Amino acid sequence: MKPLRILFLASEADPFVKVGGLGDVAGSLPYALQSLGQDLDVRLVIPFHPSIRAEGLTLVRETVFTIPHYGREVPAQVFCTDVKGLPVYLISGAPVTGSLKVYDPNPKADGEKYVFFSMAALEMARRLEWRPDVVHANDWHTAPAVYAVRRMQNDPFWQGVKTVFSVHNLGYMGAEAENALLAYGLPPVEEPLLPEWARRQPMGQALWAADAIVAVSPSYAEEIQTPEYGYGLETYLQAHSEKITGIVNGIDYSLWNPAKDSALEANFDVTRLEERARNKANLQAQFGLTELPDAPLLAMVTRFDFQKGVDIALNALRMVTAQPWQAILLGTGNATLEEAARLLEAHFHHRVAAVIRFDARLSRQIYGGADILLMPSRYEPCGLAQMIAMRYGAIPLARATGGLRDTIADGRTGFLFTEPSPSVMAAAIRRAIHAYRNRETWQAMQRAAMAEDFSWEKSARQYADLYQSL
Ligand code: NHF
Repeated sequence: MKPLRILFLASEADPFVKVGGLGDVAGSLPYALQSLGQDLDVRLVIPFHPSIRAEGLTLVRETVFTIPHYGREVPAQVFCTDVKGLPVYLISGAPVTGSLKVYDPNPKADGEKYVFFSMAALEMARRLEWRPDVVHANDWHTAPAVYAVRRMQNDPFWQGVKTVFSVHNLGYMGAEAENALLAYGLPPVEEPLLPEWARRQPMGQALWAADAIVAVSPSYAEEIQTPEYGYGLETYLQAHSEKITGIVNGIDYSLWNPAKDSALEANFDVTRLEERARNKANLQAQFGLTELPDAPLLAMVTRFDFQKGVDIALNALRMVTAQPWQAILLGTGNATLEEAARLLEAHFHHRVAAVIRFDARLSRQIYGGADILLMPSRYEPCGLAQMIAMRYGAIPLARATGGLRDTIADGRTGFLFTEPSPSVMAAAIRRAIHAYRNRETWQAMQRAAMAEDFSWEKSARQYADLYQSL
């Protein structure tokens, strides 16, 4: 039997370029699929973003062609490289090179870039005479490819090709891509169950066109079918729930390993938990926090965004100041939230450090040294930080939503709370601090958290089964 061919499209993929969780997923799932030992031929396609450094990559120029855009033709170039045996294609062209950021602050330019990229990725497959069995797209940026494949079912090359569309975040739909869609030949879908506006957007079109929709956790798969999380698309999604599944993401265990992580002051594993104390002391010294034996070190490593509930956490912390805790807040994003974090630091000097920057190394030190990771997300399709934290023996305290609910066992591997309000979160923090004071309880939780298996293999198998079923 010839291997099943999967064309995997994403806007970002580690180690080429990573902005958020999607970069982690696209940077590890294709490899995990490839290493399943099943007969899969996976090829990853991403835009050749200006931030991707060509030095150090062995690039082969594969093909050049043009993509029709209204009356004119937009040239596209395809380069190929190989990472750990996985072919990776990088697509270049004016809409990609024209914007310095992976996600352009101008949403119209972003629309042009990603519709172009999606169309070029498909045309590439044709030029290379590599007919995929499944096109797997991720989020709105590559959604146009799903819709285009559906529209080309009369074309002998695309006839019978199936599509999988993974939803990592339904909240971002590519609202400003409408003109680009029209320019590249993708008209609104005619689907009465979708709101009128969604018929003209990449997200709505791909949900309609996809043979299978994957939400990045089982809970999120249910949530997107409700008015609270469905953003107006829930009616359509409810009516087509048979094509929706939830598959939780994994993390790359070779990249996230506290026994080998060179960012850590002290490496450790589940049998040497006491080593974490040195990592904690290192963090306290770095940020001028007093060493207090009884105080758990709470941490946030996040985009400063309302989705992530940063405001909820900041307010909750103010409600529990009578308790002995310290906190490190790492991240950047919304200016109001950044300011609120700085203000908390100003009010609670020697207790709170607001570190307003992107710092991958420090994030590792936090996972390896903090006691509790706070994730009060208003919604969280999957969440990766809680899985990394658990692998590093930091106990997550999170809102019971999406993937957080699916990966954290309340009272055993972490703490969950339901209502997204500061007082409810404050109650959960009190509960966690109480547990922290009992050394045995705490170590039992750490061991249970570290024993969970969040490696990609299980999830990759679920994706492989889904491809096969299509
Ligand atoms: O983990 C990758 C990530 C998720 O919850 C995360 C999110 C965006 O919001 O699937 O995508």
